[in-house]
Amino acid sequence: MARAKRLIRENLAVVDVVVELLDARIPGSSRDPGLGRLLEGKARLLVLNKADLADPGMTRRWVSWLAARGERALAFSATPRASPAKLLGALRTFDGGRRPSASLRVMVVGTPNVGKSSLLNRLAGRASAATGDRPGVTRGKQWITLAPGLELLDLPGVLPPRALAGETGYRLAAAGIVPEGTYEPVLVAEWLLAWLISRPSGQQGLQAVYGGQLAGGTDPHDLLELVGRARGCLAAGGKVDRERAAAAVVKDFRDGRLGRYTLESPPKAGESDG
Ligand SMILES: Nc1nc2c(ncn2[C@@H]2O[C@H](COP(=O)(O)OP(=O)(O)OP(=O)(O)O)[C@@H](O)[C@H]2O)c(=O)[nH]1
Ligand SMILES: [Mg+2]
Repeated sequence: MARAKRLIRENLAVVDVVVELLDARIPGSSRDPGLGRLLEGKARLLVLNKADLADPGMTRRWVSWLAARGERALAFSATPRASPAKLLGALRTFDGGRRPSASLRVMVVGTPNVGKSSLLNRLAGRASAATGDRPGVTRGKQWITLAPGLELLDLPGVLPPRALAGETGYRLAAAGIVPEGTYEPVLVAEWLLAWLISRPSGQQGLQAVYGGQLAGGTDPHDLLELVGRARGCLAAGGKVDRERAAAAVVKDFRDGRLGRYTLESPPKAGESDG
């Protein structure tokens, strides 16, 4: 991770714009204030990626909240069907003031697994960079020429410090940003189930996928049992294998099967947004 920051520092001088990717499901928790300081003074575009998995109303709120703070932000989905036109247009607006013959050079930064390489491939219209559904896929730097006059630099992800602590830790684990083995899947699954069951849309999502009788106050421990039975995650003697059930919930959430959710709201006036 120190290496990823070093690569950013080393290449900052040769790029015109930095695209900072946030996970639209957790725009606050996926943003690294240390990275912000490193990028100070550089033209920057914030992209809330995986918008297809986030609550659309909440994404609009986050984009407005960022805009109100003077930041340029837009929502994006680096999925095969999404059009890159809006993002390309936004990047082209950074063209001003450079030599006409020079390419616009863009650096893509963000946490692991947020979709940096996927975004680059979407913009390029071809699979130029390796992607994968786990953090740590990109290991070195890679320049890709997108179109005449536009070059993008793909880099490894940077994990925010203290990524494992408290609510932020749960959010980052649920979104697949921290590597497996660094968190307890059962705790993350129960945290996620508690979050979902506490709101009507979440209850509906759980009910649609796992069935059973769900009520607002259902204990997350019991919910995980229900998921285990619904998903056939059983150990010897018909007991629920809670580890496998936990992995199933987390995967269903990440794949969007339970619905579109944003796990945190923009800070209200007066709240710390650190
Ligand atoms: N649903 C959805 N999935 C996405 C989106 N962008 C990326 N993904 C998926 O998220 C996973 C991670 O994507 P990558 O592009 O490899 O992420 P990265 O930021 O380059 O990750 P590292 O190289 O590990 O730092 C892959 O399984 C992608 O298919 C998106 O906008 N929506
Ligand atoms: Mg990558």
